[in-house]
Amino acid sequence: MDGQSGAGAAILRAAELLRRAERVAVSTGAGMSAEAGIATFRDRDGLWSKFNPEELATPQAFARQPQRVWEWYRARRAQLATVEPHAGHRVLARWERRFHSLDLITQNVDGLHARAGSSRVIELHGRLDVALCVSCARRVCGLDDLGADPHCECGARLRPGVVWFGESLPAGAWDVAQDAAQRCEVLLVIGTSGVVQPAASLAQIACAHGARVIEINPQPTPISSLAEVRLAGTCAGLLGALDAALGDRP
Ligand code: BV8
Ligand code: ZN
Repeated sequence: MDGQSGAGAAILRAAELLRRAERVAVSTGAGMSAEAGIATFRDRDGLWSKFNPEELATPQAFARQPQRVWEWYRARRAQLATVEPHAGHRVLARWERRFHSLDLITQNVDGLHARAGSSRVIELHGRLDVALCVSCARRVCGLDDLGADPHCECGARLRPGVVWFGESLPAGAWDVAQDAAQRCEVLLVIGTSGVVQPAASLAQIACAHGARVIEINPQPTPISSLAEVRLAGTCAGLLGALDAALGDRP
């Protein structure tokens, strides 16, 4: 099979799996936002190629050098004000109405799924547009520039509202995500390198409960071996092609 017909056949097979499914789960990573202009973490030009995650995305790093950590998050928050969800985000938002049940789980902290219209997003790693007080329960939402070392009205320091390495996921989010992976008939995994746990284990959980896995990623990943169908390419176009192949669902 040449590349084109191979890709076309894979899209038709993926569409067939989705067409037969009542319960669909989708799990997205940084690759979902790459075509919106947000750098991934582990690609060649990714965020981690310029910064060491241990230096910036851990509670210890924040305790040691809060201004340095805020400098990195301020830049990422500022970028969010300049990007838009892409067509692939909008396909997933539309699919909430196409499938009997669609659970959208994301590792991304950019809020683009919500901005594209997805009404129920399970955000495993928090949100860049939220800051939390390290002492009281105050949450500061929005993308305003909070300054180099923002503090809460109570006087304590504010921290980025994301989950750092070594921190547990938001209470409930992981339980809801696990439950979605256990109940789904098809899990569509988009744009994740399958490195960060526990998010990367959703594919194993889904497989162990009999779900079929479809992966969208230009590169193979540790999840590829679990995928019944691998769509090797970028997600904005492939989600559009999948949506077209699904046609107008009866
Ligand atoms: C936890 C928020 C329990 C912050 C992030 C040893 C010691 C301590 C912990 C661990 C350990 N070993 C393992 C762990 C657990 C650790 C972990 O997994 N470490 C890894 C590095 C081995 N996990 C944790 O600590 C988690 N918590 O386990 O709690 C616990 C409690 C206490 C102590 C221990 C355990 C918390 C993890 C959350 C970390 N926070 N982000 C921030 O954003 O600044 S992780 C960060 O990576 C992002 O959230 C990101 O989403 C996530 C995963 O990366 P990906 O999304 O996969 O992105 P990546 O760049 O890697 O890949 C992009 C992919 O897209 C590529 O495959 C590429 O080919 C593809 N792509 C590119 N373009 C496109 C595309 N695909 C489609 N279309 C395109 N156009
Ligand atoms: Zn406070």
